[in-house]
Amino acid sequence: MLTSSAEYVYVTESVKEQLKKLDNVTLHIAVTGSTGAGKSSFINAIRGLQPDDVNAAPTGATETTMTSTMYTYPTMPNVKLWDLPGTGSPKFKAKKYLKEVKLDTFDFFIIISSERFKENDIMLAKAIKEKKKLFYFLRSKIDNDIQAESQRKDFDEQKVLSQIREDCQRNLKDMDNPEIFLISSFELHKYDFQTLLDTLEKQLPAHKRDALILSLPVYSSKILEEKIKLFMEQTWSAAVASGSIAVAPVPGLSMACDAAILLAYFTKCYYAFGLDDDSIDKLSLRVNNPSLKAVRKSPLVVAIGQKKLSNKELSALTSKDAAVKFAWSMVPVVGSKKTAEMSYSTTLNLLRAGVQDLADTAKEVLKVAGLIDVY
Ligand SMILES: Nc1nc2c(ncn2[C@@H]2O[C@H](COP(=O)(O)OP(=O)(O)OP(=O)(O)O)[C@@H](O)[C@H]2O)c(=O)[nH]1
Ligand SMILES: [Mg+2]
Repeated sequence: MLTSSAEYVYVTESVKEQLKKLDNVTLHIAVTGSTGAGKSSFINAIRGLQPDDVNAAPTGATETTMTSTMYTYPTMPNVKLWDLPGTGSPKFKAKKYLKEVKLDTFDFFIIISSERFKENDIMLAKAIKEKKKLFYFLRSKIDNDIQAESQRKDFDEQKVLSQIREDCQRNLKDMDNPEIFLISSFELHKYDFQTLLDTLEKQLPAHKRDALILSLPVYSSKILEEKIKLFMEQTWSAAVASGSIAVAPVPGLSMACDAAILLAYFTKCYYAFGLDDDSIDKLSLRVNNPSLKAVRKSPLVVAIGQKKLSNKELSALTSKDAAVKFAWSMVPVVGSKKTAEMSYSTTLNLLRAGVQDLADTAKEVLKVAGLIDVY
């Protein structure tokens, strides 16, 4: 049986562990395909960047990626996207290419084509498969196809999408009917991008999947829901683990240190939910609504943005629930007897109240941005 202080220590230790795990996980994604297929644009899109943003991968009709270039996410620097050289050369040799780009470095490959997949794409996929690595075929620029077809009188979007999918499948029949994801880098929330994520979620190890979900921009309510679920599950796993593993209480545990851990956790959440100035500015531009920043009224959100939180402030901010507020007001002294009495469920409540507060604000932002109807 754990004493309440041991449980309390475990919860904050567990949160610290979760943060460490997230920061230490590495995920290397390789993006390849022929010249002009939309590789760099896809990389920009899933980093939430526009082509002319600082740090965006260069794109356009004349820019050609000749060497491998690595891009990271500002808030998840261990998730790396690799813009690989084009595969378009007539003398293309898949095995040599994979050796040159260092195949073993990558967790999975994205092979992009803006038309039917080429012989080189197929050779490459076969060589990746031989090495037992994951790969996914993306048919890009679907918005262009839809735009072109929409001029027709008998236009039916679903029919157009099925036709493109079937055409690609015929084209890839040598590959045992792989799944093909139809995407537009200009409209990630449409078409198959979410299906691609769902597939990745099933096929990647859990910690890599979590890192990917956290790193993606909040481009739809679905991705926001996934992020919220992930943070909520983490607070639960802290609860479950603490019931089964005994941890010796740390004498003189510093509450300031614990508040710092909680603040670090909430800050991770804040960025993952797209509540930082940079993400809000980008969303404002995208939906042409300059008033999104003002939606972030929650004192917790404001305080995280200003990065100045004392224990007391943190307690006042996160506790919608009076019991939580009371518990935090009891711990002004480092290592006091009362600190040791603070119950494990209280810490969890505090954690969950904070995540919930951030989640509610993020939902409100999406609502005002017109990206969701009801929440
Ligand atoms: N409409 C539309 N255009 C796209 C999309 N993705 C890329 N493009 C355009 O296609 C052109 C080539 O895109 P890039 O992302 O530079 O292609 P790339 O594969 O990186 O090209 P290289 O580096 O030269 O091999 C650019 O003009 C992009 O704006 C998309 O999803 N929709
Ligand atoms: Mg490029």
